[in-house]
Amino acid sequence: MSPNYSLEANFQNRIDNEEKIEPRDWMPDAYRKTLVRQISQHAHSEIVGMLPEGNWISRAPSLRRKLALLAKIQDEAGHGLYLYSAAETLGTSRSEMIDLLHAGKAKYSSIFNYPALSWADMGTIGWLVDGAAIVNQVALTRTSFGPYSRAMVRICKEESFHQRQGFDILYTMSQGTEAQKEMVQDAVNRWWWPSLMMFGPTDKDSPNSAQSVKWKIKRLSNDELRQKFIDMTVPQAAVLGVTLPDPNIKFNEKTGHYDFGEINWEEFYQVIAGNGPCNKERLAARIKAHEAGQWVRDAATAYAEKQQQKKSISVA
Ligand code: FAQ
Repeated sequence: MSPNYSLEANFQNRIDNEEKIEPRDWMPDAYRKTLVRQISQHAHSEIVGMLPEGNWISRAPSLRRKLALLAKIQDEAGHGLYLYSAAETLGTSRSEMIDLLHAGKAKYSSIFNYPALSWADMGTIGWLVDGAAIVNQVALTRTSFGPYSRAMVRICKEESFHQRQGFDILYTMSQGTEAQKEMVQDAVNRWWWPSLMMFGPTDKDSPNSAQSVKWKIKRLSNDELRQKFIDMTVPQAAVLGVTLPDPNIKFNEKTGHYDFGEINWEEFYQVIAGNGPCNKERLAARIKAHEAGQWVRDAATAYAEKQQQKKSISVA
């Protein structure tokens, strides 16, 4: 019997009994590794995810819209920080995680490699991208790792406001001129399929799912979450008066869910391999911002050292 057998059995028992695992608790190395992978990718997504919207702050159509967009983007920075902190409790530093992102070795959500071409894209990102994020994240409030699940509670509250503000932009435009209605339809046509890809490969092609579900890191599978999102979104599209770009969407009386067409998985794998429309631009923007912020990190470190010195002098 391996020396870790009882530790592992006890760990799995705790998970099965819905106990939360905390940073100082014993955990299998693979559990720790999976969490660092998923939480850091999630954090990177929030930070890279600020870029498509950041591009539109200066072009928002009114002061009210500008304020809401600024606040939303600021929330995303906050989400990134809670998530990096949750990952740090597992023994990996934020700078290590960021270095891996900048070296192209850590992933972030495929969705942020698509361009935001019009103001209607700001509404569509809120409605579809935050909508998909919430479906995934509500399930993650019950994830087995304590710091991750607690970060999710707050993130979900903010994310649901983001989704509403996106829907509000689209709803206003959908009551507007013909040109505005066309912008909405065009944005929805471009973001629909990439939003479905946010949930990851189908369950049969998802290498990490089985173990992550067993450890209750993931509470629902990629396909279950995708279906939830589609079921929630199709009626909302009807309220907006937009068509979803999938002729196969149809309510299935037998299953009680909407059937939908085949996702272009070749496109998904190309995007996550670094070959999407904006991958290079997004990474270059993050690296540039990180380098430009070096003096702030240096100044903060120097200040912290000075404070420490002052403290040790006064103690002596
Ligand atoms: N993009 O075996 P699985 C937001 C990778 S929300 C890129 O199924 P897993 C809010 C996956 O990492 C967006 N890569 O993997 C916001 C794995 O590669 P690896 C972020 C993807 O982990 C809104 C490989 O494919 N949300 O940012 C994607 O069990 C608006 C095999 O896949 C989260 O990260 C993808 N879409 O399940 C911000 C939620 N899908 O690591 C700004 C937390 C899969 O082995 C504006 N994460 N891959 O090299 C999760 O729930 C999971 O990690 C999944 C993937 C479901 C994303």
